[in-house]
Order: sequence, then structure tokens, then C-alpha cells
Amino acid sequence: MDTGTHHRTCHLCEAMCGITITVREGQIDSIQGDPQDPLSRGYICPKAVALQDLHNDPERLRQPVRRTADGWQPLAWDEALDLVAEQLDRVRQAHGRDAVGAYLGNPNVHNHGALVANLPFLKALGTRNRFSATSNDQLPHMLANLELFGHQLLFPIPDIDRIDLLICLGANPMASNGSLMSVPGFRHRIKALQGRGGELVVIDPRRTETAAVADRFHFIRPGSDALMLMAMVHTLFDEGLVNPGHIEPWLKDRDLVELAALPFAPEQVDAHTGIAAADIRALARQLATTPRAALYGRMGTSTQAHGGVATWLIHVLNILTGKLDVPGGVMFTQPAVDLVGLGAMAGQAGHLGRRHSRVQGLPEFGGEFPASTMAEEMLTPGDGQIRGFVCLAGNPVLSSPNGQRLEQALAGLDFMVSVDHYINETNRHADVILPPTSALERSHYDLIFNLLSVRNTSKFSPPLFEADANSRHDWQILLELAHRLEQRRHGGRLGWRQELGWRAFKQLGPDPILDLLLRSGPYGHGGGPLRSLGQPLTDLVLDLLPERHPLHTLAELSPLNRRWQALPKGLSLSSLQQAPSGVDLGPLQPSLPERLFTRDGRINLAPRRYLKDLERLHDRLRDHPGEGLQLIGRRHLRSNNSWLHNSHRLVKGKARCTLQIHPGDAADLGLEPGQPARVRGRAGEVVIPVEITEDLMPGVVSIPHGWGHHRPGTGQSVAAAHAGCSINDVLGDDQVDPLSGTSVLNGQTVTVHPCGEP
Ligand SMILES: Nc1nc2c(c(=O)[nH]1)N[C@H]1C(S)=C(S)[C@@H](COP(=O)(O)OP(=O)(O)OC[C@H]3O[C@@H](n4cnc5c(=O)[nH]c(N)nc54)[C@H](O)[C@@H]3O)O[C@H]1N2
Ligand SMILES: Nc1nc2c(c(=O)[nH]1)N[C@H]1C(S)=C(S)[C@@H](COP(=O)(O)OP(=O)(O)OC[C@H]3O[C@@H](n4cnc5c(=O)[nH]c(N)nc54)[C@H](O)[C@@H]3O)O[C@H]1N2
Ligand code: SF4
Ligand SMILES: [Mo]
Repeated sequence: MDTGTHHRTCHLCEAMCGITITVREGQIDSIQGDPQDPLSRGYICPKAVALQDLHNDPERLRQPVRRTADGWQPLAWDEALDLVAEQLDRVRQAHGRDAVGAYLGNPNVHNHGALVANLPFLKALGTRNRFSATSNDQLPHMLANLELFGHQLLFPIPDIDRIDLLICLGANPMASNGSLMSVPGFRHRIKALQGRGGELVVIDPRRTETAAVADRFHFIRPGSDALMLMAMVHTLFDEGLVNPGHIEPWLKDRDLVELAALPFAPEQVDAHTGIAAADIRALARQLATTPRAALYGRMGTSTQAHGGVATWLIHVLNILTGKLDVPGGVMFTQPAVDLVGLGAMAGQAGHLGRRHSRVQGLPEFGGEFPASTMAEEMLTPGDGQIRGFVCLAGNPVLSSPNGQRLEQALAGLDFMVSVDHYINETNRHADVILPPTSALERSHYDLIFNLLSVRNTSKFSPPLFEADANSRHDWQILLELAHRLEQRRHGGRLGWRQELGWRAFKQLGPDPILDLLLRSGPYGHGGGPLRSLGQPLTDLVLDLLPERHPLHTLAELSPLNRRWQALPKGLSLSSLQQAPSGVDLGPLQPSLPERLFTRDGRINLAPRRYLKDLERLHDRLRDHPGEGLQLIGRRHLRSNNSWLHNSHRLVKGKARCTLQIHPGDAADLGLEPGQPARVRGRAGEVVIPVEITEDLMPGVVSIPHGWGHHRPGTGQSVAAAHAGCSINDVLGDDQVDPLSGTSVLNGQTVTVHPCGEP
């Protein structure tokens, strides 16, 4: 676009805010909230305005580069793609397919082209050594969904616009704008809740920005959530408050939950959690007796030592108090692209522990091993050792525990390639970096976050700017590499049928597939979904996807949407193009028992793997706090993981990468505000300025993640000038929740000293 107004969805975080971008003579003039967007209703945060900084950043790579003794040298696209395919194939030929590891970072989930093209790419790569940000993030939620409801993507979402009580545990939506709860304008929505007489209760080791707008707040000792939640379950049974409501007939093993909670009376756990027994009982009562209420937990409850059990118990409490599947409680979404239904039809609801990692024997989840084991899989010799590596839109050196060990591992690889806009702390070790087009040069549709949204909406954004002829989208890069890898695997040549399939796929790109998904989804026309593509072409493309992929099923099925008969119909890519601010599909709606995907059609309240893990929780009751402080993370509204720090607009002002500590602890340790302190943990130590604040629970310290841009050789000078240090240089990668393999990012023990001391 040269001049005009463009409507779009901001792709930076999970909130999916609608934005309006005005362009004058090819330059962005303004970025504002779109009041017509049915989900965000005009809200945006400061990061949206920085989209222009990313787009215009002269340090963003525009051409492939190769690392040489004389620094990074530009490469032409074909040369770069050939080289990468050749080198990956060489590692594969010499050491087997599992010798190439692959890590998928968070931005993939915000990019429908990458999501679609990752499928044939990972199939062509053929490695079982796959990793992603999931195991540093929402894995315990996906596991609980799978265990209780039979599908990893069946997330119960708080119906925030109709709720009267939200208990927010280990989440900070005022900074994050919600996670596994896409909730743009959280503050407005909470004001509305409070306006109708409702309450927000926050429980967190830090008095967060969300706590600041809450009606009530409790400090909780990091890692003790499962104890508190068990005590709430105990209270429900103890005081006769269990009342699951209309879902009662589908509940299984309620008595096992009652039995499991017996040893965890509030009076047993209060000293360990830091919350008085009377307060725990009161919370359980309030949840039980408020008809429209929800308990919600996020990073603080999932990425910690008992994250698996804690996340299970959040589901259990919502279920036992009759909050599941009712308006004003927690409900499953009905997005326009129904990945839940599709996955289930294809037999891909999720799995845990089908294989175990080579070195530590940690379980896979959904075909991925825990990110915490990535470095040792590279460093430990033997069959299956990772010697080649693909990093797609990720920065695990800053985002995964023990970043320094990972760096050491990356430096020893035979070959590494990264697909990224920037030279970051991870891919500075790559041999080749392939930069995709800017996000404003591609189309956008949220395949994933519509599954997690507090309201059902649908919106497609076409590209704002035309991509340069000498550039490639993420999906193009992935398809080009996949095609080349397949050719090499077959001795350089593919059959005509496959060649045609690849050509067709590259020509079509992701949007016709999106169109197909929309048309065949719950709001689509129904009937002959795929025929719009032309059947022969479709078959060729589908052959390139992994076997049993849901899209195959879709091809064979006509109306997917029979059970959605009451919903409005007519969605397709072209109908969405007629509605640039998006289409409102209405509030969340009850959907049980139809939406259960367990084998027996019931909700498993007490899956065995959680019951087994309770012994470890019980041991915690006997634990006494040892030496040291507990380290937790934090997020800030003007940042997003590790990669928005090259925008001056977002990093200017007071340094944000500080060690927050309670005044009492600071005094005991002789720490002064603004002075550097040495923080030492299982992986190593960092030096960081001290920020003394009553907002931290005594015994707890906090460092935000995503900083540590002092490493030499990255291509982001603004970030380097605001380097900070990385919490993941302190956190040990030997600490995972054994139940699921999720990294323990919150609650590890550290020691803190003034900088002069050893
Ligand atoms: N200690 C601690 N560690 C954490 C967390 C924590 O709370 N505490 N949080 C964890 C969580 S929740 C997450 S999600 C992870 C994130 O961890 P990662 O996904 O590993 O890292 P990001 O910081 O998101 O880096 C994303 C990279 O992708 C690039 N990128 C951005 N957009 C695109 C794109 O469209 N295409 C391509 N190809 N590249 C792109 C960016 O330039 C950047 O280099 O961090 C985790 N790490
Ligand atoms: N501005 C901004 N927004 C973001 C991101 C970002 O980096 N910046 N990242 C995006 C991503 S990838 C994600 S996954 C989401 C995450 O979204 P949230 O989960 O809402 O974000 P966090 O700030 O990590 O919130 C975790 C909270 O848990 C608390 N906590 C730590 N340990 C414990 C514990 O043991 N128990 C309890 N109860 N609480 C604990 C922390 O103090 C913190 O307040 O945010 C997304 N949105
Ligand atoms: S909250 Fe901010 S970063 Fe997230 S989608 Fe909205 S505008 Fe973008
Ligand atoms: Mo995340």
C-alpha cells in the first residue's frame, strides 16, 4: 500500500488486538486501536505502535547471511537454500535423521503461514529430536486438557465478560494481556466486572500490576500452588460444597479426588504456602458459592516444580464448583477454524511419553522433547547425538534454562541454520540465517489464539506492504527447504507427482488452505470444502503433509459442521476480506458433552499420572525452607520475550532488568538500591542492579526473562545498549517437573550477595 488505511490484527502477543495503520507515501503514519474490532474494541498496548520499528529497523536482516571468518556475508536466496539443504542432508547422511535437532520458537504460533509450512518441513527433516517453547510454557495446560477432556487443545477459557469472580493465580494479564485467555483490554474488562459488583482476586509471590487493580491479593510461596489448590479441594469436600452442576453425569473418579485431597487440609499447608488456612477456606467457599466465577492460572502455576499437578487442580476446582461449561464460568471456544475437531478426527488429540529422551529419559509431549534437555542432547556423545540444528523463530539461549550451556553446545555443532529477522543470542552461532519478510508484508490469521479467546471472533488481515521481490515469507523458506530435503532424500530426484505437489504448494501458499479450513469449519458453508481448490491439486498438496494429518481427514469429509447447526454460516476467506475489522461470532457457549474427546465420553477427574505425582507433593509438606531465596520471573507491558528490545521506543526510560527484592531481605543481605548484586543459581551467576520493593514476598526475588543482550556478535545495537542480564543464565536446566518435563522457571533457589562479595 502506498497511501491509505489498513486494518490488521497485531501479532505480537496472544491478545489479537485490532489495529488501524495509516500509510502515507509508503511510510507508516500512525498505528491505533481499531474500535470496530469485535474482540479488542479499540484497545492496544504500546507494543503495537512499535510494529513500525520492527518493520523499519535497519538492523533487521533482509537477505540470507552466512557466517565466515570475516564476519557475516550476504548470500543469494537460491544459494543459501541449496547450502542449507545440502548441509542438513550431510549431517543426516553421516549420523542418521535424529542427528538434526529442531527448535520452534513462540512467534511460529502467531504466523499461520509458518504453522502450515512447518508440517511438510518437519516431515521432510524426519527428525525425532524436536523441541519448542511449549515445554517452557503451556505444556502442563495441554496435558491437563488431554487427560481430563481427551484433547490437548481443549482449553477452558474464563468467560470474563460475564464473570463475577476471577481468581487469578500466577498470571499477570495487566502486563501480558492474558495467556491461554486472549483478553485485549483486560483492565476495561475488569472494571466492567467490578462495576457489576464482581471481584478480582490475585494470588502471586509478587504484588503485580494485576494485583494493583484487584479487590484482594495474597502472597503465595513460589511452587506451593498445588498445596493451596489441594487444600481448596479438601475444603470443598470437607464443607459439603461440591456441586458440579449439569456436567455431573459425565464426571468420573470424583471419589478418588476426595481421597487424594484428604491429607492436604488448609491447616496442614498454610505455613508452606504463606496463606492462612482461614483464607484458603474462604477462597474455596467464595469460588463454590459465586455462580459466575472462574479460577485461572498461568505461567506461575505451570512452569514450576509442581506445575503439572497445579494445572490439573485448577481444572478440578472449576469442575467441582460447577464452573465448567456455564456462561460466566470457563468454557471451550468455538473458533471458525476448529483445530480441536480436526485433530480429534485425525486421531491427533495429543500424547505424552510415547518416547523418552536419549540422555535423561524425559517424556516427549506431542512429539517434542523438553527444551531443558536440548543442550545435553547436543553435548552427550553417542548414537542420536544432535550435531545439526534448525532454529525457527526462537531464541532459546535467552529463553531456555542454562543458556550458557546451550551456547556451548551450539558452538560445537557441525551445522546450524536459523530462520529469523535478527542475529540474536542463539543464531549468532548459526552458519546460515534465513530472514523472512516482515510481518506487515504477509497476511495474518490467528489459527491458535482464536482457540483461546474470551469471545469467538474471526479476522483475516491481508499484507499491508507488498513484499520485495528479493524476499521470502517464512512459509516459502520452509517449503523451499522441505522440497530440497525431500529431493536429496530421494537421490536428487522426485517423481513427477511429488514435484507437481511441491510446485502447487509453493504456488498456493497458506491462504487457500486457510480458506478451506474456514469453509469447512463450524461457520463455513459446509459441503465440498476442498473442491474450491480443485481436487487433483489438493490431493498432490496433501500428499506432502505428514500421514494422518487432520487436513487429510478434512479432504475426505464434507460438512464438518453438522453439529454446529445453530451457528451462523457463510465464513470464507473472501467473506472475511469483506469485513476488515473482523467478524463477531458471539460469546462463548456451553458445548458439553459433545465437545468431550475422551474414549468413554466422560471427564477424567483423577488421571493416574497426577495421583502418582502426589507423593512428591506430600514430601513437600515435610520440607523446610533451606538457605537462599526463591527466584521468579516477571513480564513488562513494553517487552515481549527476548525480541522487542531493539525498538528504542520500547526500551527507553528506567532500566527494567533489575533484581526485585523485599526491603527486609535487602537489609539482611546488605543490598543497596541501584547497586549491583551477584545472583547465583544452579546454572551460574549474573550481576544485576538491585530494586528494593515491598511488592515482593519476603524470601522471593524476581528477574524478568529475555534480557542478556551483552553477548558479542548479535546484530541488535539498541538491545545491546540496554543489555540487562539473562535469568536463564542462573536457572538450572536440571530442574524440570518430572510429570511432564516442563522447565522449572519459577521457584528455583538462588543466593544473592552485594557485588563486592564472592
Ligand atoms: N526464565 C524464563 N524463561 C522463559 C519464560 C519465563 O517466563 N521465564 N517464558 C517462556 C515463554 S512463555 C516463551 S513463549 C519463550 C519464548 O522463547 P523463544 O520462542 O525461544 O524466544 P523469543 O524470545 O520469543 O524469540 C523469538 C525469535 O523469533 C524471531 N521472530 C519474531 N517474529 C518472527 C517471524 O515472524 N518469523 C521468524 N522466522 N522469526 C521471528 C525474533 O527475532 C526472535 O529472535 O520464553 C520462555 N522462557
Ligand atoms: N508484555 C508482554 N506480554 C506478553 C509476553 C511478554 O513477554 N511481555 N509474553 C507472552 C507470552 S509468550 C506468554 S506465555 C504470556 C504469559 O502470561 P502470564 O502468565 O500472565 O505472564 P507472567 O508475567 O509470566 O505471569 C506469571 C506470574 O506468576 C507469578 N509467579 C511466579 N512464580 C509463581 C508461583 O510459584 N506461584 C504463583 N501463584 N505465581 C507465581 C509471577 O510473579 C507472575 O506475576 O504473556 C504473553 N504476553
Ligand atoms: S496487547 Fe499489545 S502486543 Fe498484544 S496484541 Fe494487543 S497491541 Fe499487540
Ligand atoms: Mo509463552
